[in-house]
Amino acid sequence: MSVVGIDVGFQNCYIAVARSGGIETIANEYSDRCTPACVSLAPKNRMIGNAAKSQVITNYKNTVHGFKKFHGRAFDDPFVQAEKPKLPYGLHKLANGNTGIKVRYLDEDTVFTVEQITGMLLTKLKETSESALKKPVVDCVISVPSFFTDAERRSVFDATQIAGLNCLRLINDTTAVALAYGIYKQDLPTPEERPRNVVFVDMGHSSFQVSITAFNKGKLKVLSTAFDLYLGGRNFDEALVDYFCEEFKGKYKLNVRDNPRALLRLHQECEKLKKLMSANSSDLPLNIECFMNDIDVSSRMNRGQFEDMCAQYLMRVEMPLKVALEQSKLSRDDIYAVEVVGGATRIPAIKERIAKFFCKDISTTLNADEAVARGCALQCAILSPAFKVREFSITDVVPFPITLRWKSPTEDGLGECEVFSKNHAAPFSKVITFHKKEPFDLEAFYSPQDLPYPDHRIGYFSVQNVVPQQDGDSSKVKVKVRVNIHGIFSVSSASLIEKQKGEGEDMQIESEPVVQNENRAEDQTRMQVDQEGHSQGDQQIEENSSCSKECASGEKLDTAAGASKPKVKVKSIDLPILANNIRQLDRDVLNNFMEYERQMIIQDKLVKELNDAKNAVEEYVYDLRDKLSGIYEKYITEEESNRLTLMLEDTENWLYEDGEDQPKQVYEEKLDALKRLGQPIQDRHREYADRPRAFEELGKKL
Ligand code: ATP
Ligand code: K
Ligand code: MG
Repeated sequence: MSVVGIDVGFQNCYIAVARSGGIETIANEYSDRCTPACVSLAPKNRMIGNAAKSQVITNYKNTVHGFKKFHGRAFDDPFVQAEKPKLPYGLHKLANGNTGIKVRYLDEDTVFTVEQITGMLLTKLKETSESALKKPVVDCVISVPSFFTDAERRSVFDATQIAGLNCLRLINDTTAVALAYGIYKQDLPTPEERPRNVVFVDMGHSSFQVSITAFNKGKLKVLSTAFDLYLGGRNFDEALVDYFCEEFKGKYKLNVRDNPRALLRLHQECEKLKKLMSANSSDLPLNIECFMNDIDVSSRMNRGQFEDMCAQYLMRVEMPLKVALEQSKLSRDDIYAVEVVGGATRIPAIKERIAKFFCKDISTTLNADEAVARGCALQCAILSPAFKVREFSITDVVPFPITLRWKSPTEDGLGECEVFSKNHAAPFSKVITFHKKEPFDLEAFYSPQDLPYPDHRIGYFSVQNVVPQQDGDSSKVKVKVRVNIHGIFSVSSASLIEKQKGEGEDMQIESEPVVQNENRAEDQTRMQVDQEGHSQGDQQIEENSSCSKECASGEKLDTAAGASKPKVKVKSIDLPILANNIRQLDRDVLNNFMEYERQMIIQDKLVKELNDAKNAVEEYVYDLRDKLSGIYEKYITEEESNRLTLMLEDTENWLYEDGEDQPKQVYEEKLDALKRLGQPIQDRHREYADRPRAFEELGKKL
């Protein structure tokens, strides 16, 4: 069983794993602990991560980055529409209205869903984990922004399945950070004492998240979360890009925006400059050689100018801090520390604003880049039965209020009720009791006034097979709704409570209590939540499951209070729930994508083996040539050397001409042929080299 945590960032991904010594972040094959969230499609294969990033400019139309926010978003979503003109690759409206990504792959125009693209990235991260752990990786915990909605979470979850991962939890970024902060702290207050309240701030490339979390020994409870969905490091890059585009228009008469390659280069250089300005307040140069139309460009910038230019973004730092504090119902004095992570918090002006708001020096005790991944790995270790780790309970929150609306086809009675308020504890289950004579529909959605997205849909859940009681009365139907461990909402089960013959004559259905234990038992088994069969493990729910909720509505709506034992014997019949319009891939589509991903993995492997075989020939040519004029020189005749050198030259030319594109076997044969010529010389060299030693050893014996 693997214990792996993955921070899938908008720009940067990190992996942490549990090994005997504890949690550690691991490096990829480039010895880089950061893997860029980048996928590049090519005529023969795909490149993912660092290899893809090096294609950003050369293969810009088919190199996909900055896609994380397309999860669960419709193509027509204003955010997607605003991004579209800024992207070097194409977007495409999918049949279901979602955002597709259009590229050329294997010499064909191909549209991938964002789940597939993230699936590719996860495949790479899975492989990196596997080579570090030297065993297959399946189980993992993956981070998502705390503001991700149901649709976004389901979409990321689908991506994990495409990559063949078993995601034990989608955990909120700031909650992962809180776990990484709290689990090793020896001095947390006992459960009876007042908790230690810590603010976590994460500004990455694309967004800004804040959480306030209360710690006691062995547990953390998120009190509030707040965010600016669209404030991140990239805004600061874009401000610089805008500025230099304008400047170069005047200074060099260049229309940078008309040239995608130049624009991408400018972006990269501006990001570098931005990072330099974090460490240096003096005037810094920006030089790009051969930038566009063979023109070298240069300019200068300093931190003061930069801050002025970014005033509109810096202004936005305060609001989420304020909202988080208000919603936590704490005052500044209750805050023990303000912990800051995420790359963009390295900008001094951002740090200053955070410190100023809380009237406190900010702490950077956590690794700003790796804390999220480490928290994910810790959560994975906690959830994994194979790993011993300190017990630590996590209570997260629902980011946006969720409302349920119901109606029956013929019965009148339309009602709605907010089932989860903002910052309601999660994961969490609730039982709602309806009195119905026929099947009915439940519609779940985010309360529009509170959602910073245009699309409020969560899904429709039809409670089926509802029939009246034998006496014609309404039946009591208990419906369980839940936000599970991933933060995904569902109507997870429903049952019809039937009066038993002979006993129920004077039974008051309304007063029949809900049995708590039944509720618990259900929680521990796999729910057949989604018709697609997505399984969602849920370990945390039991302790939260007995809750009550008052609903003001015309409909009779009881809730699970679950204290006393049932007094009347009743029979409970499970009712099927048909989920539809859930913002998640259909099972057969998902299966196809999983299969497609496996094929692409095989294809990449074949191409890699082919390239390795070809490179081996090239390397041998260079190596032997070096040695012929070096260490082998003494052991071959000039004539022999000339003949071999000529052969090597021929092979080299062949590699660039006829040998450019050959089957693997051809390269292997070529290498063998070269080795047959090179080996005797190598042997002769070794023999001579060994000879003095052989004499020495002989001398010792004598
Ligand atoms: P998100 O959290 O939005 O999904 P991410 O996790 O990929 O994105 P991070 O890796 O936390 O983002 O941060 C990347 C951002 O931080 C980039 O905009 C990068 O330019 C910026 N950044 C990194 N180092 C510095 C620095 N020294 N000064 C300023 N900005 C920096
Ligand atoms: K990251
Ligand atoms: Mg991040």
